[in-house]
Amino acid sequence: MKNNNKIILNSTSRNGENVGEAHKAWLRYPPLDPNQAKEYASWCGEIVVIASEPSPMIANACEELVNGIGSMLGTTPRVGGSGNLPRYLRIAAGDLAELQGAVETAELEELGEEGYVLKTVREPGRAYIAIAGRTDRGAFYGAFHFLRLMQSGHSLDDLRVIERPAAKLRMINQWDNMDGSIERGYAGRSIFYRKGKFVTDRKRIRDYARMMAAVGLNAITINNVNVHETETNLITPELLPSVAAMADIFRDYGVRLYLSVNFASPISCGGLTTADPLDPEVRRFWADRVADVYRHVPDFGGFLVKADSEFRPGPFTYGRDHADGANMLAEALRPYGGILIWRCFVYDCLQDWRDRKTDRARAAYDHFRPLDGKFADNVILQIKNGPIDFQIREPTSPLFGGMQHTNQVLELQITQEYTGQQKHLCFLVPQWKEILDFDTYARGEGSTVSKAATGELFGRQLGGIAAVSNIGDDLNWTGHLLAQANYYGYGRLAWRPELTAEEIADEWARITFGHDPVVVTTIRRMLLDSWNIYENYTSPLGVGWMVNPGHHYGPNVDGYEYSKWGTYHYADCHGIGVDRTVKTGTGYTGQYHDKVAARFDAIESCPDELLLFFHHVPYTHLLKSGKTVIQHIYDTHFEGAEQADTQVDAWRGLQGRIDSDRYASVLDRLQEQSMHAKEWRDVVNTYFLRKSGIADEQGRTIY
Ligand code: GCV
Repeated sequence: MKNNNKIILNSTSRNGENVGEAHKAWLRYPPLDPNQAKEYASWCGEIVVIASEPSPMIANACEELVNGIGSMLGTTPRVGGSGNLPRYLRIAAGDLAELQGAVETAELEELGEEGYVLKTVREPGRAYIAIAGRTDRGAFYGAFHFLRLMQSGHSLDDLRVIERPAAKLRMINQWDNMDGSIERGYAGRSIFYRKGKFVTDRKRIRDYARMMAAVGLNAITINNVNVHETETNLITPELLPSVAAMADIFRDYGVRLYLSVNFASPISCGGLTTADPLDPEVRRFWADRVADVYRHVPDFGGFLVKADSEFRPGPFTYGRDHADGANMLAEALRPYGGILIWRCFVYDCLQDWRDRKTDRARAAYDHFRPLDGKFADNVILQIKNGPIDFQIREPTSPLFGGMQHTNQVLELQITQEYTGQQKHLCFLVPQWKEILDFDTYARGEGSTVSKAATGELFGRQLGGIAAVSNIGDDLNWTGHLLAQANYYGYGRLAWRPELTAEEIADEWARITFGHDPVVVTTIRRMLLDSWNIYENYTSPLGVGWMVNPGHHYGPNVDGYEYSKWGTYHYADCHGIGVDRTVKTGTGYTGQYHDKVAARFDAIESCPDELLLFFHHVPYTHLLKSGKTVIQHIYDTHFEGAEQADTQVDAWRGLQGRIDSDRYASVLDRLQEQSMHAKEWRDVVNTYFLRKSGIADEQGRTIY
């Protein structure tokens, strides 16, 4: 089988530079221990391919197997034999009949379009490992899973793995701009664009597509949801050939391309005077543009839209609602099977801080809940995990469980805008797990966000997860090397939300750094502790913000207190927090189903970690932990800063156990984090000592 798109696994050069181990991310395939390698080698001499028709994904699967096995075992399997060796690998896709030998009919039915079976099959005189899917995509994902098993030291003797993804849409949103910048990007410039144009050297993009495929991601938007002037033209004849070239790259890795579009495109690039969704000329404009897009990209995924949000245009200008706007675009996409993804991040960003009634947390639900059931069936609402904006701690958005008659996807932020900007270590998988496992009680107990987002809870066909990417053109992709674990973990969770944070941390550590138990245990621990550590020295008890305005890095307790953005903590000399209860506050708690609403509404049952999100309390309020709020603030900030130091010490313990480049780059970031954590500690503690006048029980230095 011929594949023209050569994989560049071992070529680590970009523009002549040696891009090093970090660039290979989770596709390093380092040589295995000789005993393990010997056992695996007995299975890996030959790859038999059974596919109804040749496809780039099967070719890529074979190439990945050849390169991965070659790199781990030092011997390269022969592709395309007919199974003459006593043991071999068999990759099979397509026609059901061809899979029957390896897979039972009942198992086949479980696979769906993207699932696969990995199975050790023993027959008289021979044995093989089947990597089989009903589609080439399924077999492709199976190949990556197989390689992952080898990388993790799993026995191949008795495999019986059947997997299919929980979420249909497993999407990445790039916030890349065509000038080469990335909104909230902390890992260099865009890998897609430079100076208003698409890059011409596309090798890096291909590497990226391969990394996405390896963790099962299947969709990407390649431009920022804030669609500026140049990017507005991505749907025009001038730029569509380049968009098509991108789609060609991603297609071979099973990733479907989507674009973020500007709602005002009819005006900006269509010569119209309106973008009113009910205007026939506007509808014609979109129908024409969509037709053109599909001429260039026949399997184009659809559009993602940020409308009436943070000064982006939208239907409100014309007195229309979000259903009018979304449905108009969905109608244009429908003939081609396209999907319209509409973001729910809509709130008043010109709020008066003196106004205690308006609550930004309420906004998304207030706007969208009344429209439930009014969206077309090819519209998906994209809902940020929390009601505010990707803070270190927020409750889960009440729209999950609230929108029962509308397709939805959960939006997460891998890029660490408010969580240390990839200078601080903050492994977000534990946070995402809490979000996915959050019980909305929409259909009684067990109505988790995970089930709402996948569509399972309300019997919807479309659904899934989207996340804002954290990659850029830094050689290690993510700036902080350990931030690769967030991207990896996101992909793994989108595929299998029931994986634990521990499993993901362990798997990533092994795949990235090998099996030295000291290395694995240390990195796993560092990752798993890091969210809590970051929370300890930053904003306390769910109140959020307290960052420098604009760039959002570093402490500034009142940074957003007197601003227009609706993000307040209301600290005075008596207490702190936002009263969002039904009786005395903004009523936000009432947006949840009864059981959840009651838990958050009553101060007695509200979890400590979210107390200040839901309640305004005196500094002397006693937490469930037995501490006062003020003492909790002091203690967590002292503790968090110390913990940041222990992360440095833990990493130092790995010197000599991992290659020096990767060791040094992580050490550098951890040292910056430990210094910066002290700044956070001192700014926050000093602020609250001065506000409250209450001394630290332990008499530590506060300025
Ligand atoms: C893409 C926050 C970020 C913005 C981002 C916005 C969004 O406000 O600070 O940079 O814009 O979220 O998600 O649309």
